[in-house]
Amino acid sequence: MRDRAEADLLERAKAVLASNWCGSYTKPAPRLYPHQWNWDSGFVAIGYAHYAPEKARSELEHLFRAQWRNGMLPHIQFNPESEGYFPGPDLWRTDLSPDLPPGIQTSGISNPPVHAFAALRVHEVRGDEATKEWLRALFPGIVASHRYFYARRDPGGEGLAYIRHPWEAGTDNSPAYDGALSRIDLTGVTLPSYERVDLKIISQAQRPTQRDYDRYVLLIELYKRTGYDDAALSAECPFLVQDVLLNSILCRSNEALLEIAEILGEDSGEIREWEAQTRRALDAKLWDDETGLYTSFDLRAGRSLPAGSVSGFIPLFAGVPDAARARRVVERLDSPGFAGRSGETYRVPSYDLEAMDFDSAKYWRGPVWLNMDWMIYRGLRRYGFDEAAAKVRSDMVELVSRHGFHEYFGPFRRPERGSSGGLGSPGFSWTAALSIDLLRGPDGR
Ligand code: 9WN
Repeated sequence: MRDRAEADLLERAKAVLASNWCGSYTKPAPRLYPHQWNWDSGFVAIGYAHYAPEKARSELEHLFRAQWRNGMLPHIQFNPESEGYFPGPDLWRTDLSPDLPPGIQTSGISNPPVHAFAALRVHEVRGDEATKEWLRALFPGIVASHRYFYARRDPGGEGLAYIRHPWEAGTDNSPAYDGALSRIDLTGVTLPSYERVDLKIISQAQRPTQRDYDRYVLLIELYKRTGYDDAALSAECPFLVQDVLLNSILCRSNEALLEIAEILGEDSGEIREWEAQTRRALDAKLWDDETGLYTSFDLRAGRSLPAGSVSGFIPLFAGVPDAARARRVVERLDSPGFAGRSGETYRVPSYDLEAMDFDSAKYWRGPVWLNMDWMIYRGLRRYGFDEAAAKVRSDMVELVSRHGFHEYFGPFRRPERGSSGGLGSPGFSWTAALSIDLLRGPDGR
């Protein structure tokens, strides 16, 4: 902790988590997201590790109750007592799947598998017997969730899992997906009528468009028709993307699982194979040499998606690039597209500022998200880019000190250039939790 101001910030971050705590898990935001989200809970557990280990443990225990029989960890576990989110269980109808666990309502897609590195971080911070026993109990579920990606989402056996919905990567309306989504033809399609509850809470300027939502809903209709059958969806789903963010996180979590297996004295043969294969495939297939950034691959079109998303920096967090390639990635981070021409932006905008489809207010099309910053910070430290890491850290601290723990932030320091300040929901859990980790350290990889 550096000074008094940071100590105050820490207390304010804890207050955000306290008010979003739901008894066994933490909702991501007070009104906008009233259920439990998968990758949010991983990040949140990291924050609690520093001062409320029983909450850190409960967060992931509660999440894994919703794990499907095929190993998939759904992206939302619905709280039957909470209303006011679309799409809810009535649209998802995951009871049509034979894999849904009894008595639980969930969505029918997954999320980036952050849980192994999150659980390892909790163990690193605590280092006690209770945390080790908790790790032991979680281990089989986490392994099964990785196995699901390899068994059901990698039909070519490449070591790269595909997403079948933009919500699975969590970077929902990133311009990177526009081309792939535009192939979902809406003409003549009758969708169930629905109401965008999000727009009652947050301005349309900061949320995905109606057309985006129509496509999101159409994909769910397709899943229901197949009874959530992954083999059928591999053949039929118009949106199949080997996502660079999800696979980088899978890769970092494989690495963490190897460490966990070692701590627990568990067998790690299968994990070792996943780890090596995904690391190699990411570096070979998802590297874009022209732009010096990693990017996702559109399996339906058989080509790479445009490389301009913040997700392209996350391979650093997983230690994927060699030193020379890592230097190129950091050059890109310092380029006008991500750093601005005269330092007018906060690190790191979610999309290239100089791209036509950049939008400084609209969700994943430009604003800064702190979970991305946290992973990039740790990635830079891992490679010894300490100065670049320090810049990311000080921008994170400045953003939350000035504007509070928002869901995302306008990337500009001053409003003349575009959006500036806190955006989306205030009181956002992962922004608070990862700020706690950043402020409390100790820094690790
Ligand atoms: C859809 C909960 C989630 C995050 C995602 C973020 C947003 C949901 C939405 O909120 O997505 O899953 O309704 O917009 O994009 O990353 O996990 O915080």
